[in-house]
Amino acid sequence: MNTLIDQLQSSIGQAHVLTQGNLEAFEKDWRGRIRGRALCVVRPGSTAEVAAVVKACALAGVSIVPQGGNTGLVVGSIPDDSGQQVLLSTQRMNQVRHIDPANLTVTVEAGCVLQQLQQSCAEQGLLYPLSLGSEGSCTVGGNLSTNAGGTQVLRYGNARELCLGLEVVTAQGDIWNGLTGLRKDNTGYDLRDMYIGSEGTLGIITAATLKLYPQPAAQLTAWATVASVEAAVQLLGLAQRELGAGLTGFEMMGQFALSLVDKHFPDMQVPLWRDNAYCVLLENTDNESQEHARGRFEHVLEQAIAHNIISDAVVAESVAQARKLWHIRESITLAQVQEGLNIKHDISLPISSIADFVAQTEKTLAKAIPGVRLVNFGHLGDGNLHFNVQAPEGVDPAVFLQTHEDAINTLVYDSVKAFEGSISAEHGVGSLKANTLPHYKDPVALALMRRIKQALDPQNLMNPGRVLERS
Ligand code: FAD
Ligand code: 2HG
Ligand code: ZN
Repeated sequence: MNTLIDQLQSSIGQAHVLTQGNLEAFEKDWRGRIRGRALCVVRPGSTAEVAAVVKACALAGVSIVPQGGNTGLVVGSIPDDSGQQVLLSTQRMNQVRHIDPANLTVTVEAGCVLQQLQQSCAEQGLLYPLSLGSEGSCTVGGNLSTNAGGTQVLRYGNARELCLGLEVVTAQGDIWNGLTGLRKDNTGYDLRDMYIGSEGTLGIITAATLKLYPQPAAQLTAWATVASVEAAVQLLGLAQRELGAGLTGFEMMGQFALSLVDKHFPDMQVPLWRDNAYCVLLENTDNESQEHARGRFEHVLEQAIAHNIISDAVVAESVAQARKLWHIRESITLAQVQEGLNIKHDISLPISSIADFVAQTEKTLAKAIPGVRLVNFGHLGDGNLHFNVQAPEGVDPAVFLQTHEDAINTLVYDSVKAFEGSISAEHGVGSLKANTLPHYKDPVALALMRRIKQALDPQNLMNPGRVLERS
C-alpha cells in the first residue's frame, strides 16, 4: 500500500494526501451514526489530478469513495471500515470557471459549495435555483451525484433538470469532456443523465455546466395553517391553478415536527403551530413587481380561507421575515438531531395518494409501536415527504433503533410500495438503503443497473456497495 500512497503523493503533492491526524470529519457520516476508516484522504486540485488518482488506484485495485461536503443522509460519502479505501475529497476543486449570461449558464467545479455558486451568480443578477438546507456545505458534485431536490423543485426541477453538461473522470481514469451548454443535443445515449444520481458509483464528476435564470423581480413567502393533509393538497391545487409557474415552493410541516423546532430553538418563534395539525410554507415569485405578486398571493390566500381550506395565514412583510420562516422549516432536521437518533424515510408518492398514505401508515405505525412519534414534513409540491420516526418520549433512542428500525422501515416502505411511491425521493440510496432497494425496485431495472455498473466499472472500484449492494 505504501507504493500507492507514494504514487498519490507524487501525483498531487504530499500535503494533499492525508494519512494521519484527525480524519474524523471525512470518515464520519453527517448524522454521526457511522464512522469508517480510510487508507488515506486525497484532495486533488484539478481534473488532471483526479484522473491521476483514479489511474493509480485502478492499477493497485484499490477502491475510491468520492466526497463533496459530506452532508449526504444515506451513508454514501464515507469509507467503509476496512481501512483500505481511498477517500477522494473535491474540496480544493471549488472554482466557478465561467458564467455565460447570454446563454444563461455557469460552468463550475464539482467541489464548489452550493451557496458560493448561488452568490457568484446573484452578483451578476442571475439565479441558480437549487436550494437545500445544507447549501452552506454541500457541493455541486454532491448535488449532481445524488440528484438533489430541495425547496425549489416545483418550479425549476431537481439537480438533473438544472444540468446541461458534465466533465467526468471515468473509472479507468479517462477524462470525458461533456461540458456543453446546449439545450438540444440528440447525439446518442445521454451519458450526463447516467452519471447524475449515480452517487459516485460510475465515475467522478469534476465539473458541470448548469442552467441559470434571471433573478425574479419579486418573491413572497406565506405561512398558512391547515387541519389535514387533504387540506394541504387542496391548497396546493388552488395555488398551482392561480399562480402557475409563479408558485416556486410548497412545503408542509406537521405539528410535531414544528414542536421540536420550538422546543430546541425557542428563539425562532415558530408561528401558529400549537393549534394546527399542519402548517404550510408557500413561495410565490413574480417577474412584474412586489405589489403585483402580493395582490395575486393574497387573493389565493383569501380564496383558501373562504373555502375553509386554510384557517389562518401570514405573508412575510420583508425579505428578512421570509428568511426567518424558511429558516424554521430548514431547522427541522437539526431539531430532530437535538431530540436524538431517529429513522428517516425520504419518500415520494403520487400527490393524489398522499393524504391516504399518511392516514393509513400513521395508524398502522401507532398500532405496531405505541407512543412512536412521527416527524412528518417535506416538499409536498413534489409529492416528497420526510416521514421520519422518533422514539417514544422517555425511550432511549439507540435502544429504540436497535429494536425497531428494521420493522419500522419494512412497515413504511411496504406502505409506500402499496401506494406506488418510491423509497428514495431525493437523498439517494447510499449504503443505508442498498440492501433494501432490491425489495422495492423493479427487478429488470435493477438488472440493467448492474449491467451498466459492470460495463463502466468492471473492477468495482467506484464507491462499491453504494446504490447496488455488494455481491
Ligand atoms: P456528499 O455527502 O459528500 O456525497 C453524496 C454522494 O455523492 C456520495 O455518494 C458521494 O460519494 C457522491 N459524490 C460527492 N461528490 C461527488 C463527485 N464529485 N463525483 C461523484 N460522486 C460524488 N438533500 C436534498 O436532496 N434535498 C434537501 O432538501 C436536503 N436538505 C438537507 C438538509 C440538511 C440539514 C442536510 C444535512 C442534508 C440535506 N440534504 C438534502 C442531503 C444532502 O445535503 C444532499 O444529498 C447533497 O446533494 C449532498 O452534497 P454533498 O456535497 O454534501 O455530497
Ligand atoms: C429537508 O427537506 C431535507 O429538510 C432533510 O431533505 C430531511 O431531515 C430530513 O429527513
Ligand atoms: Zn428534503
